[in-house]
Amino acid sequence: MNKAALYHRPESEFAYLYTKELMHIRLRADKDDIATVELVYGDPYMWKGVDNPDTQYWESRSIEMKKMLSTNISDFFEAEITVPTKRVDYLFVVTGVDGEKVIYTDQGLLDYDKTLVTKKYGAFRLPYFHETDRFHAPEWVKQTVWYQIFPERFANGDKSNDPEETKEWNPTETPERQDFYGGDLQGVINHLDHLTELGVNGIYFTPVFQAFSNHKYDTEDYLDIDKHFGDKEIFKKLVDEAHKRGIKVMLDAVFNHIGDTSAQWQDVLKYQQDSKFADWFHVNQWPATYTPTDDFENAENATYDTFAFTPHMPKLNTANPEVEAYLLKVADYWIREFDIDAWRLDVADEVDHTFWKKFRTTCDAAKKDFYILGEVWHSAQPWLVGDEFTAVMNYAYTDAIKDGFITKKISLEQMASNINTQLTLYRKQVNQMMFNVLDSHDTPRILTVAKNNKNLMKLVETFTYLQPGVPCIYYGDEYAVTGGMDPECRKCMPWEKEFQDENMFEFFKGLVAFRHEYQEILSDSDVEWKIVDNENGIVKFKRGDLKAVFNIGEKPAYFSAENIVFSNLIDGKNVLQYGFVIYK
Ligand code: ARE
Ligand code: CA
Repeated sequence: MNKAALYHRPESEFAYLYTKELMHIRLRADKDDIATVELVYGDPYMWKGVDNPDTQYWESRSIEMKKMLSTNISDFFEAEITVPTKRVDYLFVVTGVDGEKVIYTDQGLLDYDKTLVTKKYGAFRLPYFHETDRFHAPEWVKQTVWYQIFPERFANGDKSNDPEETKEWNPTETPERQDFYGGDLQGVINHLDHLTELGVNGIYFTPVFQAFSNHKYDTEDYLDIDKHFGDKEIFKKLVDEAHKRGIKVMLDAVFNHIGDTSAQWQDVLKYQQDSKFADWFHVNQWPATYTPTDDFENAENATYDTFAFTPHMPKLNTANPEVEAYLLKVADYWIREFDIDAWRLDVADEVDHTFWKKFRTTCDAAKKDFYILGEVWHSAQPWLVGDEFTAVMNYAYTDAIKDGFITKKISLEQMASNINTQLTLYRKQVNQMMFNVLDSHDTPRILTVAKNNKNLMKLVETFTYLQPGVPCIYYGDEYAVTGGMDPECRKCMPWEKEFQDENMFEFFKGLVAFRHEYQEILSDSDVEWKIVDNENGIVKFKRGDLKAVFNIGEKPAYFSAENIVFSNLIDGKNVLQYGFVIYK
């Protein structure tokens, strides 16, 4: 047995409260190395035969742990337990496929000896099941299919607020970086029925506050709606209309940096270190300045910290109590005054944890079951302990699917391993909250990544809707809009029939309905995989009593014996589409 590979960590994603009473425990081991893991657990104070120290023993129970997920190097065993007295000691009795038997404890690993168990030698511990410490996952998020709107390009509902040189609305045109097409909030209100028809019940808006650019990530005023998008009255109407349709609203909080047209930064440029906002930023050398390069977006020589090398996005000093108070007031304001349901946090991984902990407290005080979604493109355990974010934009997951099914940079086995690795990083209730995107305003559109292969796009979309975590449709994907890296992925939404792919719309409508119908299973059931044929890309998948066979071979053998065998019926109909079979 590879004893060094055994790993467990108390009070982490390896041992946590899943519900008020239920505790999940995980153990990591070397792949295919372990025959059984017996979890021995019980109340730490439950001793029997206490009158005789020699014969007294710990009253415990034991359960065999189930091998839940495997990566290419590890197996993860899991068990769900409860203890009526809400406190537990536990240890692992591990038997290798080679027959070797050991005890794995908080004090390390020992050769098996029965008395070590009855004496509870060095047990791991969860001292008390505190509900307030448990990771809280708002139930409504699990039932949500999101829709991402880039307001400048979704719909122009009011030409009177169009900026200078607004271009003709043209869904076939590839936008330039500085273009304006006049999209606004009235345009969103005018098309809420489109979202209702699609079946989505959450909108993620990229920034809507006053800012200079067409993307609004260079905030000028956090407390006002951008004048080209409308005003607070229209935004209030939009939220009310969305809520009437059962659609939640998530805004984009850009707190890592502000725009250089903001009053705060303008004051620094004017008064430099005498400005009352001097300490709102990270100025490394006065005067705060930069030398423009040919690409105004980037200048490596700014004397102050910025987002990336973007001088018109000076980084905020969120450790400054004044900045903290100002941003927390902003966060609170849009929740209390406009009843939004969630914040998406821009460049979340570059803002300090201290600030985010206070941000979480502020949001929770303002609205129950509030959803906080961090933009973190890599593993995000530090932010997902329960006192900061609820989830992150699951790009790590997206890359695995794109690289396994589409670009084929990695084998299907590696894809399965990468997806399972992600699932083992977080508590189960966090996995259910993850925001599963296949594309966004920051990436090429998935149809373009799939080289316009609509079947392949449908297949990876379907695969995504079978996963734990909540899916998000990037505006226009439902009409098979294409587009490369930003700004090409931000074309105008096609509202004329001639530019809309009705078949793709019907596909998404069916997929969203499928997700809503089977949401319980797709959120809560365990993930089970089988790569049946790596060559032809046949993947078998099981979620609860839902099974699917994905077949992405170049010459898709949709009707292979395998599929026919699996193509049982769902409510009497054989759901066989786009190279995969979903059946009960
Ligand atoms: C401009 C250029 C881009 C260039 C970028 C950075 O258009 O081609 O990559 O500058 O130099 C907003 C606008 C962008 C604009 C940017 C700067 O929407 O069009 O981009 O401002 O003016 C990383 C960050 C992630 C960030 C992306 C852009 O980790 O937080 O870069 N995403 C957020 C928003 C953006 C927004 C900003 C930040 C700024 O969602 O829309 O950009 O507020 C890898 C890395 C990631 C990297 C990702 C994308 O996967 O792992 O860390 O994300 O690529 O580049
Ligand atoms: Ca407009």
